[in-house]
Amino acid sequence: NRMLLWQRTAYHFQPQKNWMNDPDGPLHYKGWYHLFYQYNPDSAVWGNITWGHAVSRDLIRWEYLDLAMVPDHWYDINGVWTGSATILPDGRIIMLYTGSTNDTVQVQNLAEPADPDDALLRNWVKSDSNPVLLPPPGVGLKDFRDPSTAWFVESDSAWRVTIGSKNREHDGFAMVYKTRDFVNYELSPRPLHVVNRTGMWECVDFYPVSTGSGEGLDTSTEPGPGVKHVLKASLDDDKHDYYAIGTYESEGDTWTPDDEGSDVGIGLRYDYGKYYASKTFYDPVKKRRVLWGWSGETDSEETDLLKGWASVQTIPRTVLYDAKTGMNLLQWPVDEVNSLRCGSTNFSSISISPGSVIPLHVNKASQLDILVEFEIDPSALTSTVEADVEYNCSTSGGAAGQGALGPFGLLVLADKNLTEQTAVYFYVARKVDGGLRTFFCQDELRSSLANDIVKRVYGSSVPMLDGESLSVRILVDHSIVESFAQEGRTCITSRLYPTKAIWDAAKVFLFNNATNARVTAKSITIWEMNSAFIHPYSNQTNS
Ligand code: DQQ
Repeated sequence: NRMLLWQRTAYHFQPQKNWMNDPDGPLHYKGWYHLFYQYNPDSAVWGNITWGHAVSRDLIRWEYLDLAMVPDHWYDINGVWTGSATILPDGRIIMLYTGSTNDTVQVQNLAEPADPDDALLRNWVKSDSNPVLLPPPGVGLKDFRDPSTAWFVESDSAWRVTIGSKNREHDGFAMVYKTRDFVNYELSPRPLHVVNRTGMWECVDFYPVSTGSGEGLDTSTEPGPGVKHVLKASLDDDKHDYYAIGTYESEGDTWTPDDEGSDVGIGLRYDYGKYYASKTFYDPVKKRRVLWGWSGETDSEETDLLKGWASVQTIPRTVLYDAKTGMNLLQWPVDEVNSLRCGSTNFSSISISPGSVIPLHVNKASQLDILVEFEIDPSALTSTVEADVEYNCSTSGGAAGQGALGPFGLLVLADKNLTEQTAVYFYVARKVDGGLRTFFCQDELRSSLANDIVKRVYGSSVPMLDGESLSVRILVDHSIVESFAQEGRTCITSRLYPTKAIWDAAKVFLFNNATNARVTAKSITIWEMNSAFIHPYSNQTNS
């Protein structure tokens, strides 16, 4: 089937077949990046969870290896669930993961490479001490999972690991354990952080960011001047990844958000689209923090079984503190993805009048990297228009709605008649006080004529500084579109299943659906993207 075949991605990581979910234990070791992932070897739906494994020299061109871990002990017989890696100063790798036991109790287990000299880390040994952690008193037997990467605190020479949970009041929280040997642990009397009514916190991630340097920080970088800490939780209730920036006190192991009004689970998301169970790791080679995130399918299980696969990983993103706004992170596809760029097409100063749609000619529009800078006609910005009632991407009419200063942007994976189209757009809203607020949205409502697909308008506001123009980067790779506004202040990922806008029929357009404002696309660069040719590991090509 031509249509289902088209949906497989060309440069996003996905297994050869069957089901994948969370990224696990990402790390760099002896020249290789390693990605482990939740994997069902038997089917395209969740179940029988093992750890799939792949390696890459550049985070883009992956080679599949055999399964790293499978359920084979009473303490993980119902699944080798999510976990994280810690690399100790002597190079030893500690892998902590959740096991679902023979009684489906969630416990934490320890595994280590069988042969530290094997750069491919093909074999793993589970500790004789497993399980190393059982749910503590007061915590549900099924509310105790996804241990984080450990960080070290000098003052008491102990490592810390955080694990997500929820309490009886349905408050989400992250608990902290201290350990020196990763076998014996001591629970901190206070949680790292709690947020009322946010439900179960999955895949908690906790790491430092530099407020000045533009470089990533090792997970054990201690709090101090120029360092803030990010806490992220994946909310089981609404399946989104929320983060907040704040201050970590290593004495007592607590963390406080800079802005309580935008705490974990009620404030910022890494991504406003289909994106979940993410985790970061520190890449010592390029001195950067890299974020992985899982993007599941939004078609039906039935179709996934027909396709024989489900889920992709998003392109790894570097994560930095946004020193300009001081409020958010910046996420940007790792530089290595640029090595897939083939020929580029450039356009400049295209004026898009209200109500118009303008085709941009590119040959193969299923694999693209698009960069656009827009400017709204300054006279439209200053003219007195009525205030918009609180705009909200998800409840707005999407790209079909009309306001004075938006929506405008791009249509990707669109067929020539626009019967199918995915809009990536800005919407500038006039606030009651006369000021402006910019929104960045992605509208899936007309993305496919198929009838088994969940379609939404995703998005949020994007912080803007005086004098900045609007910019967007869009990675298109068959059934996934990842979009980044203002250098990665606001990000949106969609899964898309067009029936017509596929292969040579996929096209790209500019559009402006504002009632008043002329918009100029000041510069447009569109690269066609090569495939990453992800394949099984073969010694030949790598010795
Ligand atoms: N997926 C894993 C759990 C985790 C969840 C099981 C998040 O460990 O909480 O496959 O997607």
